[in-house]
Amino acid sequence: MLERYGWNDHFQREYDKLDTPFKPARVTAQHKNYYHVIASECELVAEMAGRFEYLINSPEEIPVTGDWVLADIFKDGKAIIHDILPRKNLFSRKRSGKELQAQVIAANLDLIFIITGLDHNFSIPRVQRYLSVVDFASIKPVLIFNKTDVAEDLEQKKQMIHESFNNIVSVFTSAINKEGMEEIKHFLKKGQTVCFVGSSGVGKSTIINGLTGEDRIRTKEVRQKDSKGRHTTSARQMFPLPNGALVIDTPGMRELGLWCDEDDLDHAFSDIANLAVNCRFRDCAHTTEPGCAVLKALETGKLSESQYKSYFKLKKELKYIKSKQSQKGSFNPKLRWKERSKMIKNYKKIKGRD
Ligand SMILES: Nc1nc2c(ncn2[C@@H]2O[C@H](COP(=O)(O)OP(=O)(O)OP(=O)(O)O)[C@@H](O)[C@H]2O)c(=O)[nH]1
Ligand SMILES: [Mg+2]
Ligand SMILES: [Zn+2]
Repeated sequence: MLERYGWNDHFQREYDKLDTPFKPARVTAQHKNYYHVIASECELVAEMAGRFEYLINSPEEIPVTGDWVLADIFKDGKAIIHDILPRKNLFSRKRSGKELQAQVIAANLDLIFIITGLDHNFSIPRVQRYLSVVDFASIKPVLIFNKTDVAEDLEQKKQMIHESFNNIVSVFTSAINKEGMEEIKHFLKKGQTVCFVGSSGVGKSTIINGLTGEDRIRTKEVRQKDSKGRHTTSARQMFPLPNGALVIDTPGMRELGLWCDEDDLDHAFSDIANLAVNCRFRDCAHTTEPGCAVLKALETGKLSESQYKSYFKLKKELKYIKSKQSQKGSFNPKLRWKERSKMIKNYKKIKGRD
């Protein structure tokens, strides 16, 4: 039954390595002070064990939706989480505000759908920001452009999307008219977990409702004037689809804080990266260097001014974040999460003692 929630040989091997008395369970929803987890067939309400919580020293060590955890399961429908099974991957953003900390969004993903509205929400730079962060997490992205039914200048927007993201799959949908839903289903495979991300009000929950075939998730009217949603979804929650895939709905984010490296930006701006291959210097910064192919393309109009600008805007933002990190010294952005199996061993030692 755990297979229904994405359990496979990979996680079985990880589990067998640990030789633990606890049972595997998947986090299907993360609330403020508790979790919902699925352990062979039944859904349970779970909390972290005190000792486990006490030993957590970075946000990446907290269980999130999509995690496989090791739990003590009780007959009354409750469970206690003692550890996290090593993750396949982890999707995080920079926590908003001044603090240099990751905020983990979900774990163990096979695909991320980046949803953008074709209404007032439409923004190419925002998609580039999402792509950079998804690239850092090494998870495959698919771009979903929703609300074709109300899009103005659709052909022009499609052209811009094609030029900016020609190496990434883009799907055009209308959750209201059910347009593009079959195309979306094509990416939802049995046993695979897909996370939906994007600003509030772009239609993440509406699309998921369309896929589950039930109106399980609440959606809300957005203000017509500026397309701003009012944050209808509040928890990160996983839903099994009839075809065996799992989708995670997330609350809309006002801004996705950059949590990535410079390479990830280059991947998100593939047109610039492709041009840069022909720059005279390998470490060309594309600002004043002679023989710069990017500047040449900018001059001839092959590369748009706005594309060039948004690339440098993100670069600058990342440089700033990194400079603050190096001031702090101890902070390592590549440190995603710790190997936790050693904790399990410690736990067993303690258990063995008493
Ligand atoms: N015209 C149109 N409206 C849509 C479409 N998809 C969703 N909507 C509407 O947009 C509003 C917001 O949709 P939600 O699904 O709640 O958006 P969300 O992305 O889940 O928002 P948060 O939960 O706040 O992050 C609702 O009123 C939907 O009916 C679409 O394809 N076309
Ligand atoms: Mg929602
Ligand atoms: Zn250059």
